[in-house]
Amino acid sequence: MELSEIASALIEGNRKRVQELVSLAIKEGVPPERIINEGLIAGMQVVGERFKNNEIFVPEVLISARAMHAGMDLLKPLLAKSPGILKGKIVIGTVKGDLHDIGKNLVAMMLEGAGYQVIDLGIDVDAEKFVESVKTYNPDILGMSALLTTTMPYMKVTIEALEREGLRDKVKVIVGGAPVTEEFAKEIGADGYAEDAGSAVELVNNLLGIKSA
Ligand code: B12
Repeated sequence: MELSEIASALIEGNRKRVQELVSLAIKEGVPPERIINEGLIAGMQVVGERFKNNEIFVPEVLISARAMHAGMDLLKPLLAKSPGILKGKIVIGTVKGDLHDIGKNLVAMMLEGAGYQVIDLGIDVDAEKFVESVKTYNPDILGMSALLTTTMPYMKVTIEALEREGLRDKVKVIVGGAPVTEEFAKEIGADGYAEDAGSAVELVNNLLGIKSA
């Protein structure tokens, strides 16, 4: 089968078909990373372009997003390694005001697959909740995701809250999401930025001084 068929089914928002095709690809032995990149993400990219050009609207995007989640659910168990020795602990969330979670979920999945314990705070997470989670879980890394230019600045609000609480030195902060850039990450005082889920794993390995497999 062609992985572009998965992309097409996702673009059509055909959740059942996405599930069938992802299952088939798994059976055929296609590596999960390829199914994600060349199937699911490739499809979501087209959805993004059409949304931007006003060819489709929020309801259609939501239907495709659901199809994407359905596909990711099938791949998650394949990415998650057996919980042997955990390499580190990561708290992740989408910042306040922002409901986009597909990219954040992918990053969480890939990190779990790479042997990290991931605590996912979900979407619309305010600074107080991020701060509380650092106190509660004492993670090595705090990851924030933002997909809107209007919610991006909230990453800085969280970093400032960590500083106020005297927690900034206890945790490395990483940021990501489509509008976020390396430059922006530096500007707000984050420790790292990655443009996709694969690079997020590399980034975390580097920050914690762990050699990539
Ligand atoms: C799907 C989607 C939605 C879905 C979200 C469903 C869901 N459960 O997530 C729905 C329909 C709900 C939605 C709503 C809205 N959306 Co929307 N949405 C998108 C869309 C099409 C795709 C996003 C996506 O999932 N991409 C696929 C994933 C895999 O990519 P990703 O998120 O970038 O993540 C990767 C990297 O960025 C990185 N990464 C992500 N997070 C993190 C975190 C860390 C720590 C690290 C290291 C890396 C990292 O790794 C990920 C994996 O490789 C984008 C278009 C786009 N080009 O991004 C618009 C887009 C983000 N949305 C947009 C808009 C305007 C909206 C709405 C305001 C629309 C409206 N009028 O209501 C609302 C806002 C709702 C809200 N308050 O959040 C705009 C934002 C414009 C802007 N400049 O801010 C975009 C860019 C579309 C556009 N061009 O107009 N949306």
